[in-house]
Amino acid sequence: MSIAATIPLPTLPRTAVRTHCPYCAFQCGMLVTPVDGKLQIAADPDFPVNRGQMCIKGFNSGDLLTSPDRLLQPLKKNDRGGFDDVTWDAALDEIAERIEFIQRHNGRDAIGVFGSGALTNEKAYTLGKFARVALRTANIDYNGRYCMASAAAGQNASFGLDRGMPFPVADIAETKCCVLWGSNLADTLPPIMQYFHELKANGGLLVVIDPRLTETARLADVHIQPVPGADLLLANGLLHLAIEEDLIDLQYIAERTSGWDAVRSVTLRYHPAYVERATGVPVEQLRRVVRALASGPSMILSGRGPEQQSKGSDSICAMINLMLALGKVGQPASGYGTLTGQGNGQGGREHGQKADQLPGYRLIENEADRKHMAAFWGMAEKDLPRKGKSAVELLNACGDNVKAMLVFGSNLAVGSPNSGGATEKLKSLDLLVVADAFMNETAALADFVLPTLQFAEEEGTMTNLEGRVIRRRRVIDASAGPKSDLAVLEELASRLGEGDRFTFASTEAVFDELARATAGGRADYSGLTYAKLDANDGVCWPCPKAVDGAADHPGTPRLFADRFAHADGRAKFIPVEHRTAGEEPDADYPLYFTTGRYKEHYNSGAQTRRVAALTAAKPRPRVQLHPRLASRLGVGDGDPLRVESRRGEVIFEANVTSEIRADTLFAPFHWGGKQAANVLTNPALDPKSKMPEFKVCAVRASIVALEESEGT
Ligand SMILES: Nc1nc2c(c(=O)[nH]1)N[C@H]1C(S)=C(S)[C@@H](COP(=O)(O)OP(=O)(O)OC[C@H]3O[C@@H](n4cnc5c(=O)[nH]c(N)nc54)[C@H](O)[C@@H]3O)O[C@H]1N2
Ligand SMILES: Nc1nc2c(c(=O)[nH]1)N[C@H]1C(S)=C(S)[C@@H](COP(=O)(O)OP(=O)(O)OC[C@H]3O[C@@H](n4cnc5c(=O)[nH]c(N)nc54)[C@H](O)[C@@H]3O)O[C@H]1N2
Ligand code: SF4
Ligand SMILES: [Mo]
Repeated sequence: MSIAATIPLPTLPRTAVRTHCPYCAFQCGMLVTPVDGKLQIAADPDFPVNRGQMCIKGFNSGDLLTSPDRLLQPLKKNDRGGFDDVTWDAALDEIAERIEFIQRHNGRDAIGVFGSGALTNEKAYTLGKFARVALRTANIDYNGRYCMASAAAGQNASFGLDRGMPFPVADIAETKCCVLWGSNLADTLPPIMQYFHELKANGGLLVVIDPRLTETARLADVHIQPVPGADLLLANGLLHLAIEEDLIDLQYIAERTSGWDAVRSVTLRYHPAYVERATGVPVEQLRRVVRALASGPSMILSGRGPEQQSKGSDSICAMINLMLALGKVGQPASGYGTLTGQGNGQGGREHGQKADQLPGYRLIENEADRKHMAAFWGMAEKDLPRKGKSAVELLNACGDNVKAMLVFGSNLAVGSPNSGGATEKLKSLDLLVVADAFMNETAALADFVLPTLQFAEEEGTMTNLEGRVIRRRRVIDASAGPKSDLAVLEELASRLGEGDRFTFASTEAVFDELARATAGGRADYSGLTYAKLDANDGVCWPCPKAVDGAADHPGTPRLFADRFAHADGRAKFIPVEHRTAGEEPDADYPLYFTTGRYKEHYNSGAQTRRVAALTAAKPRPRVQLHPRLASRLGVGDGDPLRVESRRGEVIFEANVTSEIRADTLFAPFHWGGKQAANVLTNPALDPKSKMPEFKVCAVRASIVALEESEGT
């Protein structure tokens, strides 16, 4: 018996099932009841993270399951550029044959695999195993490279471990100063705002650093509004002020860290007058912030603003340097954390779908780690592929060394930087296979589209932004036609002659294998079982298996109280210097362009653009520009505005607002085609994390002649 043969079904409920939202990393607990073929959704008052709150996307997520746009049948591209229905057997047979043909002629690494932070832990683990064991390709990466890579690289360098938040979200309410650095949580994780309201009610100070006056910034006591790309400069400037004001915790530095002297001497060059001039942020504002950070329990939480830059990982190190120097990391309700984005953005980066990683956060270039996983999978260490290409590098290699790509859970034709170029690369492949529940912009380019099940139709686990592993539960019968990603991988593996290693009796059995694989790794899940997760509203990793009659491990909600994950137990100060973005405004392209999100849409919009309540609230993207800039350009609110970068142009509807700096434009990236913000963005990469620079590029803007705009 295997998953592919039958999906094992728990007894179907008559009452509400406790499960979690399919979208973001807050993974709100929700109560789902099937009523007359629809899902009734309510926020779970008892789940300790969202505590009875949810956002508009979660409340309407049931529409994804009943959407008329859902794919129910495998599709094959025909000669006319359209798709024909094919059977599962025909599709999988031909895909397997073509994979084997390509590998025979071009080598094993000619097959690329692209995964996702939307996948459950079980899927992420199986996809990584499929790439390394069945395909034996080095080239697997995932859309978390666009999301968590810089924060992960920064935390690994400084702490020796990367878990988004090293403490529960409830600690936010207990701190006395929180700097929310480049995150617009009021739109992106709305129910988390309850903790910031509590923080303020308890007399804490909220600081928001964002080039825009966002919903979140409105709530702040201090809003710092720098030019895009100034974050490293600001963090080093804050540390300089901390030294100047004698706020450094030398005892903590001596006991818990290494490398302070080098950071101190770099930082002394970040003189306040220079930082003020270069960032546009008044020194007195920075002084207030650093005093507040030093004076009690305090934390910095970063979002994609500072991270999605070609210096993102260094900016994270600069923030961590500051918090280490103030002696905060590992103290109660204090420290540094990053706000994980995708539903399983955390677990997705632990189980081996990242080019450089193996399950349990083992590293594919570490000899001991390689030996462990090769033995676990029953293969020779020399047959285990080495580190492959990161997401953008993988895209760039398409049509060149990489001839085929299998995509599970990403709409990379919309989500990638320079999306016009990315689309051309995808078109140049000999074989593109997309497994998805919807015909998104990437699937439209594919040779085969494989329809998949969705949340509420399948079991699994997700790991939320606190490192809490939780259960996604099945609520309704699986739709006829689609298969689970696990079944697709099992059936493909069996056609590639590796079926034995991919035959699982249930999703729980996949979890049990994954948990065993992680034993002794940095993200240790070996003490976790479905029963334990069910009994506890989730459990935070690391959670090693109890040995020799020891008590069951309760999990680890808080990290770093006693030691860091480097071998000497100390955190490392990493000296980092400011540098300009890959592309700065100049005479030809005089404006900054930055991107982000609307409350009502999710990422590439592949899912939320199918939900009527969401498209009614936000039918199209609008570009924000300041009234001074608008009057210089002669554009009014609601007029079309042409925005051009060196990569392409988009005509957006203008949203004239003083919420944004006069030198910067902002647009959301939730739409594809001619409305895709990513047509404009710069694929410059962070050299350490390989994160693309979604948050800074240079553009020019101009009005659109009436006859032109009618044609768009
Ligand atoms: N509604 C909604 N919620 C989501 C998502 C969604 O698509 N829609 N996606 C989920 C995912 S995958 C993620 S990763 C998270 C992202 O969550 P956030 O990090 O909150 O999201 P963004 O809107 O990308 O960026 C945050 C802010 O960065 C600011 N910013 C731009 N440039 C800079 C800069 O140079 N420096 C600084 N300091 N700030 C800058 C932008 O103005 C923006 O307000 O949201 C998750 N939740
Ligand atoms: N300009 C700009 N670009 C950005 C960003 C930005 O801030 N600005 N943010 C970046 C970030 S943080 C992210 S996370 C990426 C996201 O970028 P994408 O990966 O392109 O975005 P999603 O819309 O989340 O795509 C997820 C797809 O997976 C499908 N899916 C969901 N669950 C499953 C599943 O279980 N199995 C399968 N097979 N499919 C599934 C959905 O239907 C959808 O089609 O975008 C990045 N791109
Ligand atoms: S999208 Fe995020 S914040 Fe909104 S309901 Fe879902 S998990 Fe909660
Ligand atoms: Mo993300």
